[in-house]
Formats: sequence, structure tokens, C-alpha cells
Amino acid sequence: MPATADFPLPVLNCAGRALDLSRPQVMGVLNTTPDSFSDGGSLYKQNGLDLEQAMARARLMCEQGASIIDIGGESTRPGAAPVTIEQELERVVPLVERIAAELEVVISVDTSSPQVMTEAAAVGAGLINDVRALQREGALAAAAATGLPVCLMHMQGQPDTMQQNPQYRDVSAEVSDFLRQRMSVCDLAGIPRERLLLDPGFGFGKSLQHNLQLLRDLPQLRDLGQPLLVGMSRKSMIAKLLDRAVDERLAAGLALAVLAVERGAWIIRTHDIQETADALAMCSALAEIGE
Ligand code: 7PJ
Repeated sequence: MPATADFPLPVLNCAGRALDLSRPQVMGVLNTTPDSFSDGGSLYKQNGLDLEQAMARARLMCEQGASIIDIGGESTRPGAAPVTIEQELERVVPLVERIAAELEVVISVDTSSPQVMTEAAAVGAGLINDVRALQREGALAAAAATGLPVCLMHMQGQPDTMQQNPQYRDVSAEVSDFLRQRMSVCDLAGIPRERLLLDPGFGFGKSLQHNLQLLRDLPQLRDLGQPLLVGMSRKSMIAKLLDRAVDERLAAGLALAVLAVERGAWIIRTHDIQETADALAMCSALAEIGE
């Protein structure tokens, strides 16, 4: 996001680690769930998360160009087994701590649980990424107390049933209204605008048509004045257009990432780090020569 009067700081302070918002950035997804749709729990061994393997993955993600690593311990895939707070803490906190100690990267936690926010922040997390936009009881206060930046995402319904028959009068206006409301709520709770990122939540209670309308209308969301984060990597919206298996969605995902940056997105959440970093480097190169 270019520095403007509305957004004078091209750098976001993520627990002392700088996130450069003067150019598009890659957020790499590191799932610690045994049932993730995109990587099928590949970091698991019999008695839980393989911390060494997860660290190796995190290191590789940094080498490939991720400036943020997003660690999730809850699968939001429809039909996924619900996670207990103990399981989520166990999956997320030790890994955050190790990454904070060993790698120079912004660590994001993909969580809606206040306790996970608090404990992850205590061991070095730099960003809270909440697909429920801090609506769970206690989440707003917990996030505010960490002092960390927060990504507020829009979701219609709950993960289990959200894809059954999503309905909107005007998806872009409704997502925009929701995010604006959550920004005000955050403001009252002591999370200032400078610490907020927004995300329309592709695939979270949205049909293919809704996702496409949101992508087309991203400039409307950009006008809310906060950096936009988007995640379309490997999602079923690609399969609905192309009928591709999860591991065959890379080219489409890169196209969507570039289209999103062209429309004002600034952080791309993806499973395909190096390829996305290369694609975004082309966007940056073009942006840097100016009008
Ligand atoms: C998103 C997310 C997204 C943000 C997931 C998946 C499902 N967080 N967490 N935005 N998606 N901010 O990776 O396909 O789109 S989990």
C-alpha cells in the first residue's frame, strides 16, 4: 500500500518485527491440523505434530519468500472435527515459540480462541488472524491486550454449514459493511486502525459467484483504508471453474493472486510460497516504475 495521508506508515509493527507494506507480501500457510484439506496433515506423526518437520517447513517458507508464516491449529474445512482449546494450544504455541527463536519472520496465528491469542503472543506471535473477526467471547479483549495487529475476516455462518446455501443481497456491500462494523468495534475495544488488516474471506460462506464478485469489487474494500489480505490458494472456487484436484490448482491460484493485487490486495495468503513470491515480484516491478 503506498504511503498516503490515510496510511502514513508503510511498515506494520508485528511484535517488533517489521512487515513492509510498501510492496505486496506473501503469507505462507503452515497447517498444524491433522486434517487440513490442502496438505492433508503431512506434518503429523503418531503422537502429534512433528515439531522438527514443521520447523523445516517454516525455514523453507522463509527461504522461498514468505514474510509472514500463518500457523493454524483449527481446521475450518466443512465437516472438520472440532478442536479443543487444549489441542489448539498444543499445536500452535510450541511452534510459534520455536519459529520466534530461530527465524526472522512475522508469525501469524490463525485462531479465534482468546487463550491461543494470549499464549501465542506471549511466546512471540506478531499478528492475529481471526476468521471470526474477534466475535468469539473474550476474543476482542484478548486481542487488544496483546497489542498486536489483527486481520479481521468476513465469514457468513459457521464452517460446518457455511457452504450449504450462502445468500447475499449484495455480497460486496455486505462484506464491506461487516468489516466496517468490526473496525468500529475494534476501535472501541482499544485496537486502533493502524493495527487492522481486512479480508473478505474467500470461500467462507460464499458461492463461486460471490467469490468472483468480491474479487471484482476488491477496490471497494480497499477504500475502507486498511491493508487487504486475501486467500484463494487451492480453494474450491478454482475447482468449481476448472475441476482440478487440490495439487493441480497452482496456475489458477497465481492468476487469482495477481488479479487480487491488481485490485488492491496487499498480502496474499498461500500454500505455494515461491511461485506466489515470484508472481508478486512482477506486480511490484510494474508498480515501481510508476504511472
Ligand atoms: C483464510 C484464512 C483466508 C484468512 C483460512 C484455507 C482455509 N485466513 N484461513 N483468509 N483461509 N485471513 O486455507 O483454504 O482466506 S483456512
